Amino acid sequence: MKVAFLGLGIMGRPMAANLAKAGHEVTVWNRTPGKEVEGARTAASPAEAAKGSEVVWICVSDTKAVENVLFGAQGVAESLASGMTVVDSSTIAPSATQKFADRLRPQGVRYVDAPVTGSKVAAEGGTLIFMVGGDEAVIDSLKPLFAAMGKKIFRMGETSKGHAAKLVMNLQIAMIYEGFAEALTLGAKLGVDAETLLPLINASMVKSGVVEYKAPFILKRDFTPNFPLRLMYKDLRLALEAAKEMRVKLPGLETVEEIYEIAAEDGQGDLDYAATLTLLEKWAGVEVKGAA
Ligand code: NA7
Repeated sequence: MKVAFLGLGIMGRPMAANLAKAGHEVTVWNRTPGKEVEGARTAASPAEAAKGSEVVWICVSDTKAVENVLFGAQGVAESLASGMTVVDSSTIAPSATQKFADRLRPQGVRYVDAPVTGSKVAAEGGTLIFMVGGDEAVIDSLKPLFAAMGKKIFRMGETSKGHAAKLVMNLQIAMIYEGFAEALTLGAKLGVDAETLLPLINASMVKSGVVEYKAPFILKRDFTPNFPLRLMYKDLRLALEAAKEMRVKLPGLETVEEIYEIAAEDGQGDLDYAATLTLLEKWAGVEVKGAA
């Protein structure tokens, strides 16, 4: 298929590379020039990349960035063609997705929200999990593209429900990780180190994908970003905004979001969100230790 891929960050670049590797005709664009993808053509603007493409796939930071790519100067909107499909793998506000889809619909453009879970490792390995909102037939037509980048698609309902599901997922990831990090911090303070605690966690009902994924990085004190703290912070803010819109009270999330706010102010935004542990350690005057 002819695909324009917009946004070559931690996630977008390997996703675009996997599309090209699978034989699709890919044109890439990134706001800051200089990023390229093997086997893909590079365009100078979103409009240029989108021109003549069947599918425009977006993976940029936040709601504002998606709006910019679609409707800003030299945006996708300048090259729309009836029958084109826009797919957004960024994590943004579900209400904004609805508005963007409504703006494009009169021109015959179909809109699918397809955020992902799996971080950098799964993006590189082509094993992402997509949670998708949109028309069933349109989603079916995108199957070869999903297959090139991921291992599973979960259909969440109409357009914007993928983004709704993503906020609900990241809320849980952040809160499970916070529980793990607080347990390790108190454990360290009480004299039970992380390496001693982990086999117990993994043998019990506390075992979780979040713990399994993050523990090796914590033991190595490796906080290079698989999923940057600033982006998780953004997602927690989005979840709280959505909760407010729906008049839902989420007190645990409010507290966790504050921790991310302080960590971001502390200069940890570009580290992995696992670095929120270091804030707890600082407050406790302790360091979680373990051999690599
Ligand atoms: P990164 O690695 O921070 O990459 C973000 C990308 O978004 C990168 O290509 C940025 O371009 C681009 N970006 C940021 N702001 C804009 C604006 N205003 N206009 C156009 N492009 C922009 O994030 P990830 O790849 O980890 O994650 C991407 C999304 O998936 C995000 O929503 C996550 O929550 C999930 P740059 O190179 O900075 O010029």
